[in-house]
Amino acid sequence: MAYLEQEIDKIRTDLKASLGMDPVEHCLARIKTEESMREKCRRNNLPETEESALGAIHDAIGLRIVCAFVDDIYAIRDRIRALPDVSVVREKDYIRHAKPNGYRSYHMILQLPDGYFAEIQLRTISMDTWAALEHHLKYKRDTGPQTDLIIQELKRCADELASTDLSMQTIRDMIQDRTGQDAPDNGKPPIGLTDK
Ligand code: 0O2
Repeated sequence: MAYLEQEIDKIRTDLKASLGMDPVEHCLARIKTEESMREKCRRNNLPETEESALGAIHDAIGLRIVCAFVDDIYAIRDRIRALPDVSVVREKDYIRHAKPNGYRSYHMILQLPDGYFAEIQLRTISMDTWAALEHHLKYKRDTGPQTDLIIQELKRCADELASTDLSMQTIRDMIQDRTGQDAPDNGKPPIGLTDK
């Protein structure tokens, strides 16, 4: 896990230098608890053994990378794919192909140089907030007669957040294009520095 965190730090530093801003809002690493591993083995009809836990279940080690902008997710994904000592076992693009409930995230299962598997989840801040709220729903067994409404509202919010993420990305692109265009002193101030 330390190895993976170091590699992500290096990617983050490189991209920060080329983008002019940190692509990562925050990064969270976790090792699945024993109880959580057992529960996942049971859910997948696997024996509750060390072999299942480390061989068949691929997210004992998890890293969640939260970005402000969607394009940064794909930039980090490309850099992870290019890591020489890591093989990408599986990828799921729930951003381009959202789950029916509205869940969005980019998932990668990696095999690390020591042979262990790790799951990386890449998301925007809004996808992360949404997933945390929706996760509560799964563990709150009884939401009573409101359940359908909650599911429906969560889906509506997920779609609105995705649309806002796209708009934010577009605004950033416009600012960066304009800033790039203005870089060789053409007399125009960059967007954001014009009249108030
Ligand atoms: P936990 O307790 O959060 O870790 P796999 O892991 O590949 O065997 P699966 O379900 O095919 O199983 O993988 P997938 O779809 O890539 O999901 C892996 C993880 O993504 C889940 O881990 C969740 O953390 C998260 N996730 C996937 N779908 C949803 C969703 O609809 N809502 C939310 N909030 N999170 C989701 P776990 O082990 O299921 O759960």
